[in-house]
Amino acid sequence: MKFHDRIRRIVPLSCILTLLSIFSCGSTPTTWQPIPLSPEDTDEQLLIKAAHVLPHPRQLQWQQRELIGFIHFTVNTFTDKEWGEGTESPSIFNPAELDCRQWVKVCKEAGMKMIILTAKHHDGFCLWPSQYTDHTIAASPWRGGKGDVVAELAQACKKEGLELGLYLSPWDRHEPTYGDSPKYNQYYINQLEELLTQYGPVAEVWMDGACGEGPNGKRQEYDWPAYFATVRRLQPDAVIFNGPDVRWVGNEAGYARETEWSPIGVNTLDVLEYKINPQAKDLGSLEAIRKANYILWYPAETDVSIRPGWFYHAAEDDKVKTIEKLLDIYYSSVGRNSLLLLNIPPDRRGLIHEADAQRLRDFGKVIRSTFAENLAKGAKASEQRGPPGFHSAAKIVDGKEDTYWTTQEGISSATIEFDLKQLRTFNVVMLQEPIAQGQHIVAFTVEARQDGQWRQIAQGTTIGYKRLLRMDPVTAQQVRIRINQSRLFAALSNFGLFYQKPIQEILSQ
Ligand code: FUL
Repeated sequence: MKFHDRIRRIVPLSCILTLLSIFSCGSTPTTWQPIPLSPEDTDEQLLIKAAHVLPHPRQLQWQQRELIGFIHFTVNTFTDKEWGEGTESPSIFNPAELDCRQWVKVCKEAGMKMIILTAKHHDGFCLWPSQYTDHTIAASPWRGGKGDVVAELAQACKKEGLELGLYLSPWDRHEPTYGDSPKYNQYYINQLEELLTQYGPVAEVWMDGACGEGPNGKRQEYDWPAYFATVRRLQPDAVIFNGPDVRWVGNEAGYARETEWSPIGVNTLDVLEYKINPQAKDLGSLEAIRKANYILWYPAETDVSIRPGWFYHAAEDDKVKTIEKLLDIYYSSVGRNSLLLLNIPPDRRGLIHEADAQRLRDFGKVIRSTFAENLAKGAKASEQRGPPGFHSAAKIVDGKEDTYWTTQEGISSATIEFDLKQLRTFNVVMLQEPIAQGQHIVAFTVEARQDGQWRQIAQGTTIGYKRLLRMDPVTAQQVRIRINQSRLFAALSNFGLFYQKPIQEILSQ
């Protein structure tokens, strides 16, 4: 299950060139490409390079989704397993009440922007009628063998304005060609082609890294560069998870790092191989960059299940994560420069169980209530020090996504004070960097003026796309952000102060 279990190999030069060409196919050729680092680079030069790495537009679009849903569904739902053997008979797959509209409704109520479905998990059973294998829903009794879960979900998502993502497990325990590397690679590419041409736009392709074949198991040499090139060719706007666009956050508990950089240092071969250790504590500090050959934009996606397992098990109906836990996960993923991919597994009926549906409804309600009013919006903003020529600090609190404040190059610290015009009570602070310009802030504190004194109420390291910090309620009229350190310059697009009411109060309304 873990990433270090995945197959590793040395990629020949031709593959490196293919992958570099994947990186370079796009509309803004210089800005978002990996930047080479040299052993001669001084620390200052390294940090300037790190400050120049930008997200590709598809990565930017991905990050703005913030919260997305994951649907694990296959024969495992009927065998009560987490990993199928590949020997399950399609006859067991019969979710008589399956209704993708219900899945979409539940996800939408929770505030999700996309749903990623396990079109094929490790057992090899396909939720669409693939023409390349008999091991599909076409051989199941569901809808008389005429059904297509991918098509039904695609349609339901489209109707409700959600995007679609697809998980296609490289590890396949059923397919006979698995282990016969070129043959299976062609099989996998054929299936990608089906999924990426028959169901409209696909916004994310999930290639998980699991391979549990033991020492006597089959050994498949995955042709990652060819897989990635297929996605780029057929769905150029789709991000590839565990590929060139998005990395695994490194755990399945729902927590991003306190210090979560999107520009990270890599060795080129490591990028091709995905041998970067996604579980490493530090991927983006100066120390990590010093050891790297390249720096590139490689943000973290945080995947976690609402239940202990990824698939539905009736025995876990009373183990659906509490609202408090889900909120903690949200603040520790979306609120730490990551994206939250929350799994909600449908049951044997083909429906999201009432317990999960209710929890997600409540979760959505709390998030909406908390972030409904930004108490800092329209505050009087002023910079306390720094040379003239700054863009106006008012842009941080103008409520617009695409305006931002920045210091001049070379100015890496600043203080911005906000007068809220009246006493306000808040317990959540939000900071956002305009990441289309890169990620720069290394350390910050937030202070409130109470009884004539400035008191620290929050502090952190990286901000990135979004940083959320919770605290006991603070009542103040003046609040300030101190940016203590940043790479090359500092920039902020948004500052927010919010008040989360007691959960029971929100839910009873
Ligand atoms: C892992 C898989 O082995 C699990 O079954 C699950 O799909 C998880 C999201 O990814 O690699």
